Amino acid sequence: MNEHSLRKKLSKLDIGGLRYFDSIGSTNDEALAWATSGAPDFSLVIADEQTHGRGRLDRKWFTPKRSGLAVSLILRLPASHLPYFSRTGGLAALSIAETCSGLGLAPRIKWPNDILINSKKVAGILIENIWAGDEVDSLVIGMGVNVYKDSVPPAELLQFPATSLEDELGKNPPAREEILFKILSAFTHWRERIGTDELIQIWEKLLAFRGEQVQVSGDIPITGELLGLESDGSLRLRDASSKSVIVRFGDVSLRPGA
Ligand code: BT5
Repeated sequence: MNEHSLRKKLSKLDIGGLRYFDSIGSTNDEALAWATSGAPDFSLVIADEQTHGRGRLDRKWFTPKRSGLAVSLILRLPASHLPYFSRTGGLAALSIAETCSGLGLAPRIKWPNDILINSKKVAGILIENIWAGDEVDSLVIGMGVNVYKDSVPPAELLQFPATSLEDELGKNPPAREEILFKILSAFTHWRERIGTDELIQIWEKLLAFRGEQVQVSGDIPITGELLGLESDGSLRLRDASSKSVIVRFGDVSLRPGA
């Protein structure tokens, strides 16, 4: 993967701009700075290696050289999409999941934003917003996808098992440019449908642990049966007293001992 091959592969998409780095701290940091100084909608920051890749809540994201995709997509939402702002994570998760399905794999979305294959994490998403007063000026959607085996961090660094497309396919995956093209094509498709029920239905079908007892982390962990999604992308659980509980933040895991 290099700047030339990326530009060539992505030329059929309507991209706002592209900044490519052989190595960078974090593509999200670069994208946040670029968005603040006026990057056009659908601009991309892509790196072959990240030295300080970030996950959520200050966690680290591992992207060694020549191993995976580290991409930050800058979005400027048209006014008509603002009411669906909270669905953006779903767009990204669905786009990566559909790309995995297209490769013959069976992905699941661990709410809110992890993509799993065979119960192991193959991709993660970090969304950061830039505000102008009370309004969102732009969003940076950071996507990390483990393509080759070398992208998988050592087990001792992980709280959750990880995998790569190469491991799951048992053979060489398509080139990273090709995988990114598919993810961005799916993203474009779903972005045009951000306000539809279809988006929520398909996203919901791909949820990991549906019908199972889960725990959602947070100040007070919430446990219950994972039922599905609300129309804003929040998670719906049924607690022990059969009451419906809506969760907006947190990480889902299977309930220990369930
Ligand atoms: C995420 O956070 O999963 C979001 C990851 C977003 C990464 C992209 S890459 C492009 C852009 N630029 C950035 O700097 N970030 C974004 P979270 O759910 O908090 O998961 C983080 C946890 O995943 C870590 O604490 C590790 O346990 C684990 N982890 C780190 N690297 C991993 C990898 N390559 N594959 C699987 N798990 C990993």
